[in-house]
Amino acid sequence: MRIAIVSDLHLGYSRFEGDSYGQAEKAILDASSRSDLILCAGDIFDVKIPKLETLMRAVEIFDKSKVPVVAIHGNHERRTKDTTNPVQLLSASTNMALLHGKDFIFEKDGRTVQVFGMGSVPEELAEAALKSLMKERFQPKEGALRILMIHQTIKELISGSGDEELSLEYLETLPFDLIVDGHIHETISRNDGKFLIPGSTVITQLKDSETAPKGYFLYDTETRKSEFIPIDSRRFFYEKMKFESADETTIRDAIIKKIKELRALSPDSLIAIKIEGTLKKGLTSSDIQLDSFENVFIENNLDSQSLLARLDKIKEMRQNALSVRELALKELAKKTEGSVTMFDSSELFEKLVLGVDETIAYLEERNKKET
Ligand SMILES: [Mn+2]
Repeated sequence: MRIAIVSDLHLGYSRFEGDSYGQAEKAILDASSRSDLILCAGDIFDVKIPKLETLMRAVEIFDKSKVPVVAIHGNHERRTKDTTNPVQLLSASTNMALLHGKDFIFEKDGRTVQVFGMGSVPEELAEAALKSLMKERFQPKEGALRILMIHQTIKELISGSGDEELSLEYLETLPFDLIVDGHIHETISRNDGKFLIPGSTVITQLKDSETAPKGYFLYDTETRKSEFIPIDSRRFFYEKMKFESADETTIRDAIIKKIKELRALSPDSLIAIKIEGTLKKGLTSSDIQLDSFENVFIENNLDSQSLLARLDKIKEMRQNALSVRELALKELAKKTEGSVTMFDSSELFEKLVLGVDETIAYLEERNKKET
């Protein structure tokens, strides 16, 4: 038996709405033609309350599947208790089983698969929720290939994760043959292929990690191996360009040249360009005005080094200025202590800082008091 694993379709994603429908449809159609069952690991929709056009497209796409679809909701679809989320609506209108704390048994050619699903829960509750749902509602089925489907962050996979997220280490202790996760938009296979994240079918973040091909996993229950099947999707380039003592024309020309090169490789590609480095003396990053190009996203980090260096210098000068002042005051107080009564050392210092006239006026005032 072959199982397709798809995730994070983000239907209706506003920046690349056409891609979200087109690429999801390709993934579902392709998966349906090659598999016996499709698993969909959450974030089918981009928002909790999609527009009717998006819901209609979703129904049309999933209606085309010739095989059953088993889904969970993702964090983008999660709503409060006693409300309806869009995946519930989709499952009520199509051949889709929606799991949250329950299982789905599927049999074909003498092979049985048991899928247990938990829709997205807040990260800090994930382990406790999974434990309690499994305790109350999961009965491992004898002889079945057991699959867990979730939509959570994984501690070991996302740098900067806290301590509360689910860990691969914990998931490995659970009685499943395969764990399928959504949420992370990158394609990942771990633990000898026993832990799979297909990644999103549409680009949602203009990051380096999104330049890899989009697609889905095809899992063979007999060999227990999976294969990543790329779908025909819009190409995404992420380029870094570094300049040195550059002016506006140099930068503009280099960017135009780069865009031409990339568009020659793929005419309708999305392009993100991060520009960094230094500018010609007297220019600052905000002096550089760049043209806008369709589907080109430019991140201007020019001169950020020298800006940071300047800020550091100012900070340092401030700190030093403060310590010189304190040092001088201390020194003056020390030298005059007990021997001079005509002025207060810190007061005199303040007057000296203000100017000669202020100092003389202060001393004259003190002199009057003394006599
Ligand atoms: Mn997502």
